Amino acid sequence: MKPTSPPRRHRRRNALALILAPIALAGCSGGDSSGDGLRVGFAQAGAESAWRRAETTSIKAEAEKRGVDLKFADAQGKQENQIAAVRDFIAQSVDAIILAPIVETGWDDVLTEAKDAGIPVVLVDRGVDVGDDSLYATLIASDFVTEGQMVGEWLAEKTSGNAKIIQLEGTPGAAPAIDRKKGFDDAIAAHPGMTLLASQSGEFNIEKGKEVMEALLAQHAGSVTAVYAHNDDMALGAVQALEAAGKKPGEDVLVLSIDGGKAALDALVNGRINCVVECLPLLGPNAFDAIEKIRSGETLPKWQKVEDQLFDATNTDADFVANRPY
Ligand code: GZL
Repeated sequence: MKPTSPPRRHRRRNALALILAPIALAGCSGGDSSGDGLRVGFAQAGAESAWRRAETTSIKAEAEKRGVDLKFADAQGKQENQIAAVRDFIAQSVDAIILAPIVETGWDDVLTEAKDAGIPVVLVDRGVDVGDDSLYATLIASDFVTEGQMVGEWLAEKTSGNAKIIQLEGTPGAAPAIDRKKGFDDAIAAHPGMTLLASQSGEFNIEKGKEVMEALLAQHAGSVTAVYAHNDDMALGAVQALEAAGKKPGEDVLVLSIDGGKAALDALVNGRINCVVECLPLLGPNAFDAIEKIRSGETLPKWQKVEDQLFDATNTDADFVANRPY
């Protein structure tokens, strides 16, 4: 079920949500090879997950394809590094900036500096909470509230509204962590028999996800019936923790995830994960299409929403996974 309203940060205005067909994000783009000397700065959040690395690959490959001179900065999970990278791009007078903001807040000053320098900013995959949304040209991202709701509704149906749940949250303060939690918690609130035993951050990575799941299993092994991870990497970490505790992931404890990478879908096919909501990382073509449109004077919708789909045993097999683009 899709929410009637976009995520919180867009509620201040009726942003036109442009539905992008997933296939369009997977590679068909209007770009050509003539980057006409375009210089673009890409301030990436880090390399914490397979999803993040797939996004980086998509943007770098699209820059190469279009002959764009891409300046890349990996913030290694630190907002201060990302802000410094944006300032460096401004100092280099790049033609545009692509930003995947680690967290929602703390961007007003540096985005004002970019605006004052006349450099458009395209947000990819995560939004920002700023006082003036003219500080960025557009956000190309999934609807994380919907993703969380899709997982919660799937679990409610699968369990007839009865589950004792461990939730592994993403990076504190990150838009996907905030909104995937909101969507899921809202969905299960409709079912008194669905209760959260614990909800803790695993930082979107496999090691931390396993570590947190091990600690929570020590407290809840006797009651937990499902684990909901905000991304595949933490879900795979939880699978390892469950197996180490002598439990069968996907059977003794249901495992649910978001992202849709090959490793998680392989685990789904072999029954160790039960439900994966896709969150497309292949945003390169649309990011550079957006930059081209901005440079031609077009005003873009504040949010270009990427449609997501849900995978489970009814619609996923080994052949399907083998042909996935990431
Ligand atoms: C979602 C993205 C999230 C992924 C994680 O757009 O920001 O960050 O779901 C990644 O895998 O670490």
